[in-house]
Amino acid sequence: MTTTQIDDATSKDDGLARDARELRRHVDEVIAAMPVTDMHTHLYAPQFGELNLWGIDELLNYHYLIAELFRSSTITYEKFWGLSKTQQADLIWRALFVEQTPLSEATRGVIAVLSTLGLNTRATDLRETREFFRAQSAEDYLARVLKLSRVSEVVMTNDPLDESETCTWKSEVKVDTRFHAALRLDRILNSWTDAVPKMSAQGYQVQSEIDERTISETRRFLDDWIARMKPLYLGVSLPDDFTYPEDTPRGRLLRDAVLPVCREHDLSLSLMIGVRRRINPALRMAGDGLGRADVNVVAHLCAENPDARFLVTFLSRENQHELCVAARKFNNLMPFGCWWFLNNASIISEITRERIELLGTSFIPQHSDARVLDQLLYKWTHSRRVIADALYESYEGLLRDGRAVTRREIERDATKLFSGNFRQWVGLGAPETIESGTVMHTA
Ligand code: FIX
Ligand code: ZN
Repeated sequence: MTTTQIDDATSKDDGLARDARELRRHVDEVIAAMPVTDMHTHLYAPQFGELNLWGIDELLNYHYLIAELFRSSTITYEKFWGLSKTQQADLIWRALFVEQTPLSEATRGVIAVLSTLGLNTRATDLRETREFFRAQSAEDYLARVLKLSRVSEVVMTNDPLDESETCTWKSEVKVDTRFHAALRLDRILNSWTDAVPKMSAQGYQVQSEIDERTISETRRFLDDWIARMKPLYLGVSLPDDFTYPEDTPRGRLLRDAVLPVCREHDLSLSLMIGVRRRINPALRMAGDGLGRADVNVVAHLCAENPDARFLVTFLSRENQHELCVAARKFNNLMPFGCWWFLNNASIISEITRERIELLGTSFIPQHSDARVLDQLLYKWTHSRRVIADALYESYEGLLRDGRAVTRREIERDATKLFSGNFRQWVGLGAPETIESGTVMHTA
């Protein structure tokens, strides 16, 4: 059926987007206004004090930009790490924004933030930009960024073995309700020998060799931290050679402590797979790389644990298609995000189209992974654009196949993608209705 035939077959006031132009307008308007639940970030609520990062010096010291600096500057690693944060930011601004055109995703991001805030994107130094940020109050600036980025809820990454945040959790302070916790298991699952003394210091009877008491104490540790943080899920990043089952501390702890705890508390486990940590240690946090992983491992976990739920993302582009196929087989698997090195327009576009073709709307297209509050301003703007293009093309294909969609249907689909699928998966309740671009959440 052609577009003209659909025109003839439907009345004018049925709310259908009958032609490509009308469809494009509806998709763009709906996606631009859609509130987001950002299901994986490294942001912190204001109650976490200095962990709550914002402003130009933090933005420029993002590890993505530090890696790019060393492609353009001759400064040595030692000298760079010896500079103050302000000096590092000055150097990055000069090398990546003044002496060259900021074309990479991470540099364009800083430009988009400055532009959104009405600041000079061609400044030759940071004096005025710093003055602007100095004049902001943290509270008002947070409200402004959340409003401008249309992010209504943020999920943090919370390490129960990191003293810089455990003191806040142990205090009676009320954490801003726009921020949710996610309990991170990296130390426990990936560096057990580091975790042991830290857990012992918190009063748990664990030891390097995994015995029954260590398992039951790890479960007690997780139970206590779940009670304290009330996380939406438990999460871990894993290397590309991750396998399961395996006779290692990670394999044993995963099988005998983490998965039973997830079941008992009805919590999902988030697996972020494919990172090769510190392939260039001199770059510190900017020195991580990636490798192709084995998606069959996840399929196996899903098959063996039908009563557990997994949120899964892979870092390698080569794993994306296999992840979609695994998700078609296991409805306890929810693919999410275009993680880190995949968070670029060309790759988000490819992955999102592939996911729509194989999974319809039953996936979570993106998370920001923001580390600095202001990054919400560009990461979501960039992602919204690409996701809108992918959705528009799908609806346009559907129109050519003979079915027009209504604006309500576009809103229903976008709500699932930007918040609903995640909220439902973690038991936050489905977004209820959309009234003039506002999604009302049930408690
Ligand atoms: O493990 C993670 O959660 C990663 O996202 C980070 O470790 C990484 O440094 C990052 O910021 C990626 O965007
Ligand atoms: Zn992350």
